[in-house]
Amino acid sequence: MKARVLSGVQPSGSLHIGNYLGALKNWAEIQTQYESIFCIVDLHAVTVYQDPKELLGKIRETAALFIAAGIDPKESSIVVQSSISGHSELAWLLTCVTPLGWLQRMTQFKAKAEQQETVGSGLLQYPVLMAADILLYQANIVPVGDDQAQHLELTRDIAQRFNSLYGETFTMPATRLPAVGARIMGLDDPTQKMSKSATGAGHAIGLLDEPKTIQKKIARATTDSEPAVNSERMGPGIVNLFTIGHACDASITKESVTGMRYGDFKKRIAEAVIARLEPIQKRFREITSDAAYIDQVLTTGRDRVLPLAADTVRKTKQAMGLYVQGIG
Ligand code: AQP
Repeated sequence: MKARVLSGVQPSGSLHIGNYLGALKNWAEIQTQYESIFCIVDLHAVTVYQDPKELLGKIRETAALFIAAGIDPKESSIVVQSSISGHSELAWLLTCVTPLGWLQRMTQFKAKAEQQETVGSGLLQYPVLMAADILLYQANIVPVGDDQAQHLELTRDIAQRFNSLYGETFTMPATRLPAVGARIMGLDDPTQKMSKSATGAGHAIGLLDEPKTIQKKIARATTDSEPAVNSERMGPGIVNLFTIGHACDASITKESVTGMRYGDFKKRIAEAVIARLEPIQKRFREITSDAAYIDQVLTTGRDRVLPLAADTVRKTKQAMGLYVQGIG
């Protein structure tokens, strides 16, 4: 039997090159080796306010980008989190075994809470819902970017605590980070992770950005006061551009860029990004020209994984001594 892989993306904005290099590219590469489930985690997205007029469009766009980036719906189940009630149900059951202190020390919670005027309790519960996503499918491997590593550790802590309180119920998941691109930084500030929810126009390279926009964003990316690339002493802005370029085109190596003036270096990186995104954008346009296709994919994905989700919820309730219909 193949090991099972689970991962997800929030439909909380436009997907960027960090989501691609940290997650989607890796998923597409490994999907055939595993039984793969990839989620559009809309319940996570609403831990901060989402415009209801736009959210559904973002969910469909995210699903189309999964496929355009190489996730094959015949190989992998593409699923909308809120279409399977087991995610929320298991999240509650796991909330009951999760100490408050574990959640309060999550760095993502602390960072996001600082940006909000009022902090919703959903934001604090975010990692428990993520643990539920993973444990619901008894996933063995979770391929994510580096920003999610702490949440994965917490998932294992929650699973362990549940298993020791109520008996072996959950598979222990392993984190899998990509070799290159595990943490892509913002172009405008290479000390901050590139993120969908950041608002600056020059912050992220969108997967659907036009070539001209990509050129412009990279040309304006923050670097340092050196004139040319010195591979022995790269500042954080240059390291970030190099990482993006190398992950898009392996022929971009430290040797090949050493001594390049920053203007030429940026042009070379932009070329590599544009070439990498061009087929993804073409495929995205094809997919979205058929209005019914995405909904079919999402229905098939849901139907495929629903029995597994229901089975885990039943087992969990039984382990806790809750009422399960048909079992005395
Ligand atoms: N900058 C990144 N570099 C590498 N991987 C990244 N991921 C996200 N950002 C980077 C990985 O992409 C997957 C989906 O994550 P997400 O939906 O939480 O993406 P986001 O852009 O971080 O979204 P938000 O809405 O803007 O969230 P915040 O504000 O929390 O950053 C994950 O595998 C993630 O590791």
